[in-house]
Amino acid sequence: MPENTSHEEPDLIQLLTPEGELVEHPDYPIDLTPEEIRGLYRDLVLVRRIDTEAVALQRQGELGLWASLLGQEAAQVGSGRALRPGDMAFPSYRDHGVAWCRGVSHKSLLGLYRGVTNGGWDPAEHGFHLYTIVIGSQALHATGYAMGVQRDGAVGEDGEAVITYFGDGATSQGDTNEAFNFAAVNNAPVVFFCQNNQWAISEPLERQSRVPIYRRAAGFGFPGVRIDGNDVFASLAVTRKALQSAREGQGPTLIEAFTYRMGAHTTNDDPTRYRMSAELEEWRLKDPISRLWAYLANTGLADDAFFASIEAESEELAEQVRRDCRSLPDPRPLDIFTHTYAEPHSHLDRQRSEFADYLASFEGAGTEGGR
Ligand SMILES: Cc1ncc(C[n+]2csc(CCOP(=O)(O)OP(=O)(O)O)c2C)c(N)n1
Ligand SMILES: [Mg+2]
Repeated sequence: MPENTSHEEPDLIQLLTPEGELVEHPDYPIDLTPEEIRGLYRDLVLVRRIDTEAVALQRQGELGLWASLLGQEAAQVGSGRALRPGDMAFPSYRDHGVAWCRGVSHKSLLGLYRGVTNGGWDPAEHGFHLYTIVIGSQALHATGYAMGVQRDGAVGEDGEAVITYFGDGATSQGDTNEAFNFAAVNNAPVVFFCQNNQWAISEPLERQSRVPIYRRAAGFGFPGVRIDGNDVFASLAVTRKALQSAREGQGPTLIEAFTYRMGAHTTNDDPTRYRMSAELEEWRLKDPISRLWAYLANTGLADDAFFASIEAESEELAEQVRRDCRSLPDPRPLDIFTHTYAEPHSHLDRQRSEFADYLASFEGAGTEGGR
């Protein structure tokens, strides 16, 4: 094996150890207020709760599928909270923690995975594009969007920045590599945020790259940095800096968040068939929530009453998630035509009317719910 394999001990930026100790880093000072830190804890707990409920709802037949974020909360919440309202994010399909930070309701995510919507939210309203299942393609969408930001002149210290999320597996995809190159040569204001959760369904990391993922950026001519992806402080500080550098015209950065997918790939998958439980145990010790809990408790920045209030809020949210999921309305059959194009289109109008006639041919069906 060459020296620089993906197996080597990761050289990563960590600001909060698994034991909950702060680590000083000259380039990434932690300038967060106690209130902001408690807010991050709340985010982590609540997004995990939404995720846990969604997995259970899928098991009860209420969702067609769910892609769990378990273990990746810190990577998502840290980077999501680094974004400004005017920034734009292009996610993959398990970025529920980023969705939370962008104000996308759990209802919209559940609707998508229940199969009752084809999207579910307005990307412009939230600065959060639709989930993308086609691996890696959102990296190109983000780069194109970032080049648009440049052309609109929306750059500078207070300008807009773009971020895109993808996995370790996506780094083997042509689209991702094309995006890296386009972003580099155009100096596009985009941050590539790779959640290296060690697995692409059943394919382990060593099948994706012979070098640590963050080092790939050097070949394209922009900086790459690896962070402890289970450390919400590192995720926030490093992403904030990368976004700022993008805003100020210094082009893209690749952030590799070194983390672990604690759950199955999706609810359709059974990871016990291809990975060892010892690996899971090892990562359990690096849990993103327990380390922030330890930090808050040990420093006295949060007391029992605070933790109890978050627990109560989490219970309430869980109940709300279950209620909201079960009461999501089924789509009306003709809705499929509504958001296909921004403007009316004669061919689509014809298809719509043919389909309406077809529905009407079933006695009693199609007319009620159909129009
Ligand atoms: C272009 C394309 N090829 C294959 C697939 C099937 N597929 C779905 S998820 C996945 C693995 C992705 O792994 P990774 O990028 O590491 O993301 P993760 O699921 O671990 O978050 C694959 C191959 C797809 N959705 N799109
Ligand atoms: Mg992966």
